[in-house]
Amino acid sequence: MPLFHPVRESEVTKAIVSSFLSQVEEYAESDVIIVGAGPSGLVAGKELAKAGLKILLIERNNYLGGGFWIGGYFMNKVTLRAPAQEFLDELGVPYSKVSQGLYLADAPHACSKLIAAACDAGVKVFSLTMVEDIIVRGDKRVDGVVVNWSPILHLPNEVSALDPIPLETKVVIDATGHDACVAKKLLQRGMLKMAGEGALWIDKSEEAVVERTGEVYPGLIVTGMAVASVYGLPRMGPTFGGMLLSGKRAAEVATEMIKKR
Ligand code: 48F
Repeated sequence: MPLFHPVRESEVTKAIVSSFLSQVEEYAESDVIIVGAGPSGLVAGKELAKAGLKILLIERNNYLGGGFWIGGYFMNKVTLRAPAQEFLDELGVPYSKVSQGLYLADAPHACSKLIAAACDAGVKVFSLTMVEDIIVRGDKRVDGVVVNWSPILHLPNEVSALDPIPLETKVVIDATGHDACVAKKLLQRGMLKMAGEGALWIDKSEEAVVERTGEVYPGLIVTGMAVASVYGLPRMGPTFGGMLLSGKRAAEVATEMIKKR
């Protein structure tokens, strides 16, 4: 008697292909597309999916988590300033108090729990997928994104002229971190001004990033470090409370935008 149930190899292939393709078809239209699965994008996704919205998270890497796996200088401990430790309480991540208002957690534990919470809430993920452009029609609003497999960046020139596919949505959230890849598509066309990220200043930056998180162009919200890149705010380095609170704020703004449509 074998330990595992016997299956045909073709059954395995068909299961993967049909499930994946039907997901692509289902998510060709969604309520919110979040670009970038770092801490801000994951929190935004978790909150929005929990509220029952249809959320697609697009990540160019094979793994989710962005910069949240590492606290800084390849050291896998993350710091958060009060009140952001409340996210760790909610996720069930153990942490220690370093000093008044400063907390420390193991990055792998915090990051994996946040990813799991987003998936549990119902977020669907297109990984190894990069956003290479946006949809903007006559209404001068971001109505979706244009995606392709990110590995095509590594193909030789003669085979890389491969067309992407468009995905429609009600709201796009740029959570691509320092690069602010989605906002940059507007910048390149003279539709948005971007100041570029400022020098590091922890006290100032986290507050400012949360405060400025919001709609930067009709249909497009910026969250996380993308906010600093758009508005010229200081960076904060290896502390993550601002990213988590910014993701939550982005979810609130997206909910309001969807209600008004
Ligand atoms: O950089 P990232 O973690 O963004 P974040 O949520 O958090 C920033 C912090 O990690 C840290 C910091 C503050 O403490 O300074 O850096 O703002 O995650 C951004 C994610 O977006 C993906 C990228 O691979 C990463 O996982 N990404 C970037 N460009 C694209 C993209 C793109 N064009 N298409 C799809 N994913």
